[in-house]
Amino acid sequence: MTSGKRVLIVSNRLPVKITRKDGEIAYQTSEGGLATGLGSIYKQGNNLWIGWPGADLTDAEKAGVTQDLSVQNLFPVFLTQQEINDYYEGFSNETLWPLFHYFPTYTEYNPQYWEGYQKVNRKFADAIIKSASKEDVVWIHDYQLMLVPQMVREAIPEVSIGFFQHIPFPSYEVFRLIPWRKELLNGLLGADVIGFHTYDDVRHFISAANRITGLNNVANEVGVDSRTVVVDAFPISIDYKKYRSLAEDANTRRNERKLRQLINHNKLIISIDRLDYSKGIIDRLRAYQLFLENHPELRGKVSMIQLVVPSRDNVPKYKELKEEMNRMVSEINGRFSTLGWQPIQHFYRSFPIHLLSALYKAADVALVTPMRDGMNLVSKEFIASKTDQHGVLILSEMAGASRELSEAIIINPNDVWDFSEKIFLALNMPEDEQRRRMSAMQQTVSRFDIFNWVKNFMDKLTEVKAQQQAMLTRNINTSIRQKIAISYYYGMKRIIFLDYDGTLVPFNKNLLGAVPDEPLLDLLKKLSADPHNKVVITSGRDYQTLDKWLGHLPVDIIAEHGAWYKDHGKFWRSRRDLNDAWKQEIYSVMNQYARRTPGAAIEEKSYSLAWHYRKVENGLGDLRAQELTADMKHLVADRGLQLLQGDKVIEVKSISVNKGRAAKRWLEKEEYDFVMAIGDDPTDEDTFKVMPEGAITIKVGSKISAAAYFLSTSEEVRALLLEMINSPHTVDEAHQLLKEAS
Ligand code: GDG
Repeated sequence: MTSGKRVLIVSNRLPVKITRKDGEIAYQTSEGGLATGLGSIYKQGNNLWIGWPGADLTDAEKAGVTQDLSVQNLFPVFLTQQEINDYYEGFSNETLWPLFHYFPTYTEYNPQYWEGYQKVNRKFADAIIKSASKEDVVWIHDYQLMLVPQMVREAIPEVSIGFFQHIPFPSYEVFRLIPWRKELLNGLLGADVIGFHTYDDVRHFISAANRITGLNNVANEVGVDSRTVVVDAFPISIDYKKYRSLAEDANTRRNERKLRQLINHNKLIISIDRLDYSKGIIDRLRAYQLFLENHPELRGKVSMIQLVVPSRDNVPKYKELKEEMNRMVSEINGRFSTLGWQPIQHFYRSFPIHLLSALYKAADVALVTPMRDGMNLVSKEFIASKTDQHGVLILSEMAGASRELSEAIIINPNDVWDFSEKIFLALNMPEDEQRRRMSAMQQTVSRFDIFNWVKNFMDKLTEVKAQQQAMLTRNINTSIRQKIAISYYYGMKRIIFLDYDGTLVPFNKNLLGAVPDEPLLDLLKKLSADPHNKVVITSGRDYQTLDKWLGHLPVDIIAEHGAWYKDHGKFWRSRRDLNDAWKQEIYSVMNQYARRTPGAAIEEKSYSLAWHYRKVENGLGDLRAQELTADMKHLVADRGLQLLQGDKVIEVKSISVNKGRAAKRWLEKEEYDFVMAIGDDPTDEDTFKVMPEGAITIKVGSKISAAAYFLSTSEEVRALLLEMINSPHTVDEAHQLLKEAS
């Protein structure tokens, strides 16, 4: 363990590539955008980048490499060939990559790959754990390391962890296909901030977390135990200035002239991708072919330069793709070429960056049309390189970049006919329109560049950590528990308001299943047996049920949010000013929804109606509740009623009835020197708000509340009450505890 706050970047690959030249180890630094953006972080002070150096090394070489890399703030995780096969080639590239890009039929579910994935994730986690301390920030990158956040969290619970996924996060319907979906989600949820490129990825992740792990969220915050995990969109970008100055460089300009000569000063269409089925290479060729068929007048006047960077072409799926691509290129060239013209110049290799920049600069039209892509940086590099603002971008709506670059011509890559017509449109776009669109996109890309991306992510991580720490001070820990127990001990006249469902007992899918158990009855008996105590149960339930369950105890009860109440030993009383004439009408609306929503139920109380949907299919219940709310809005407002959203229930009742108003009856009648209120539901907020200064208010579950403190579960509530009852019996003991607590 090292002390002092550091930032640790973690990714599958280090930003250097190890090569061997004449048996000697050589290092080639990555020029990629991510390495540039993160350079401002990992090169500082004691910061570190942890990753695989990308070569199979002997033990003797490993020591030397570790030493060499440490000078550059890099730390290698060495992998064996078997680990690379199972974790990287296998689980990462044959399972996660195809599935997350919506190619479920290409996806392999191989337990051996999964084993390897877990093992290597553990290796990465161990490397982090060895060098990180609890003050540090760990930023983990991409789908190869989805289990690492949780592994690190378990070892160093306080550490700040960010995770960013560079590829899409698929819809729940696709994600659920993986046998190990739950483990993957739990792995990610070890992070404090989980970042994706787009809002769609964010909502897919949250929906998968809701359905698969049963966790709840409020907007983009998911509650995991007592921690809040923020899921957000951070669209990645490029080093805009670098691409701009590259485009103006003399070397680039020379290459640009050569390119123009190569294509006889025709209109130039470019396409640049790695060989991958997600990139839409075949459909793009189809669209170009159709364009040439439908626009014979443009044959001989347009050329396409297609650059495909080699990738995994020994793997069958990629080999097939390459063969199909080659077949189509020859078919198009064979069919349309003339003696002086060839429709496609095809390159299956990598270009040096100056040539790449020249391609961007010279192009009239860029085709960036993947079937699915997390972001796609080629589209942004093309825009940055257009110093004269000439040129048109045709962009697939399936690329994350399409969410930001709305001035591009957006296409669906599967609609080949429309795509081919958009090529024609792009080639004929007036110059002023090209400039207008390009200028708008340049503003976007220059403002939101890679440095801005890094800053946004890091700022969010800092903000979330600070929020968590602020929350922590409101989480009831040992010292707060002791303080409560002591002030309870000193209280001579105490009042304790306790909500029932979700506070004293956990939620039950059956409305009438939440019967109080023996330990609870015993606890309430003890609490109310003390002559200094007044215990008030504050519930939204009907008074008959509460009477049956708790009526025999020496407690006061508020039922139906205050429409009914009962002092211990007296009869139930209801508020005289209430009427129930509205119920029939509201009931019939609720019933229409209950009839078409399996699992929904209406609970009828004297002065309120509740529509319960805890047993309804996840998601459908919320949808129906929203519809029902919208439908009843005007009915409710006209009749002096109020619509309350509780936990999986919506309730309609008189606007003048609420737990706070009911609780006031007790507070106004007598003076108390110890006041406590505990509740879990939005309706308990009314109680918290009327409590006098100095009252101990506690919210159970979610952390958005007017209450002063938080507890997570009803078991914790019971434990706290027990501790109060068993609080010190002598003043000396109390003093001793008070001293310890402060
Ligand atoms: C993942 C996600 C997401 C291409 N050909 C040559 C060359 N390139 C460079 C481009 C660009 C990069 O490769 C490809 O950009 P991607 O956006 O596809 O990035 P990846 O890292 O492959 O993919 C993707 C990205 O992560 C970032 O989060 O956008 O969706 O799949 O920079 O310029 N570079 C050189 N010669 C070439 O021939 N020098």
